[in-house]
Amino acid sequence: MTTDTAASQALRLSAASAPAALPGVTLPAYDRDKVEIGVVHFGPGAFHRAHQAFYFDQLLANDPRWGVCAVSLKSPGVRDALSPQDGLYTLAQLDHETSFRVIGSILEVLVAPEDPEAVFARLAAPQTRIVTLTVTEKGYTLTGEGKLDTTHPDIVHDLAEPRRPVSAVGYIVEGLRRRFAAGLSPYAVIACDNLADNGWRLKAATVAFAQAVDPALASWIEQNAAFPRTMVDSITPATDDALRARVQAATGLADAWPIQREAFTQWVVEDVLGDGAPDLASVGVTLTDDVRGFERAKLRLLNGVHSTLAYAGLLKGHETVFEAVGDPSLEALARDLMAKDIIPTLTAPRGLDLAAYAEAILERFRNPEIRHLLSQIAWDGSQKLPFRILGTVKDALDAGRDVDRLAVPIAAWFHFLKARAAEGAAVTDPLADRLLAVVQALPGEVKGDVAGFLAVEAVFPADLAGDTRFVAAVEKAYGELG
Ligand code: CS2
Repeated sequence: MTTDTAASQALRLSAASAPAALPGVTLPAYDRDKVEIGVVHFGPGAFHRAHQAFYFDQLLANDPRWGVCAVSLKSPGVRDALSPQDGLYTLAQLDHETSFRVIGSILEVLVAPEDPEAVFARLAAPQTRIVTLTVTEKGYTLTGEGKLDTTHPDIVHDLAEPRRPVSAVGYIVEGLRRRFAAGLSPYAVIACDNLADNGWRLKAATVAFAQAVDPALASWIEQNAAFPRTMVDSITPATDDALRARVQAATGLADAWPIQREAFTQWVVEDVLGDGAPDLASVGVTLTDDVRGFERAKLRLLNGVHSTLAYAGLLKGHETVFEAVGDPSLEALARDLMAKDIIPTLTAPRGLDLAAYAEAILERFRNPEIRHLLSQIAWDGSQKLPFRILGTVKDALDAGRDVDRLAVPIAAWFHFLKARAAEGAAVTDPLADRLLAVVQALPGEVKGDVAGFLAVEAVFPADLAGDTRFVAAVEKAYGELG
């Protein structure tokens, strides 16, 4: 039977059809009709559905208060795929052992621009205690220094019309404003993106926005709302047709948007949620006062090396992380970066052996079941590299160490941008126009080219771009890769 015939014959996943899933598929272990919505999530992309929604799914087995209302800030794609499935979707865990689980924690999907009032109603509902976000680095609308970007078009819009917001920060503030006005307690806001000090940055941006709307609201948020910092981790490649076919074969049901990830998953949350919070520890979340230790280690070792493999791997013609880490010269680069450049900048959180952690990350990259495209990781370099590489560069320079190897991912990114421009291919990056203009104006010799890229101050702060040790290292790497 061809896949097409199988697809046309399979029942679509839904509340009614889920019990007909093939044996071995895990189904929600609770009555979804009894679940209340206690969480509003912004940005229900693959990572949310692989990660936080999975934790809430486990939580619901013991506590029905933590169902999720998922809010897309822009496109209706997730709602259109999940509504006919009653919010259900399949999570495929692809590893040494493979498992398939139908996740039931998403009870409602809203598309904010279509129905902002419905989003505000959820945010202002007394039962809503938690707001989570996966809106990617650029969704935080911060400047290069990490402050609210009041020149960002979405923030300009929202400050002019705070009751009709389009940005994540704008929605968070309008929801809090309504709760403040109604005499309710604020919700806790849990940022789940790969930004250093994510919760703190988001709190500062939220308070700065609220200050412009109503100073009393700003101080109420400042004093009462929890914005824990977090570390999130699980490798989640984008969904493709191969996954849809695999999920259908394994479950017997057609799912328009299943999600795949490795078996490993980790969520570390700063222990500031207080009374009445979900019992996240009961489902494997680490609550700690040392998030920074975990978050730096993960951002610099996993994400830093991911971005390195992405740019350096694409230049060498590789397509996936698995292929790149199987290339001996790239594996050696990854190992040396971890051991000699990154680990010396880290302080291990209690109980974490950094060398073993680094080794475990490389082992995860070698997972043959996961086809993680380097081109996916290469997106949004201007937003990612500051957290993933440049923080390490700064610490190494401050400690008087050379940054020759750390300059390799930076130089590889420059070559990647040049190659994309030469092919006439699009660059997925909020700074794409600026970066492509830089490429067009390159003089074509090492010093001039590097100076052109390093002049993008939203990525390279002036002190770094002016550091002769850094500039020399990038020139060397750029020349060698060229
Ligand atoms: C990756 C991350 O796409 C990327 O930039 O580095 O999504 C990475 O897979 C996750 O952070 C792993 O937790």
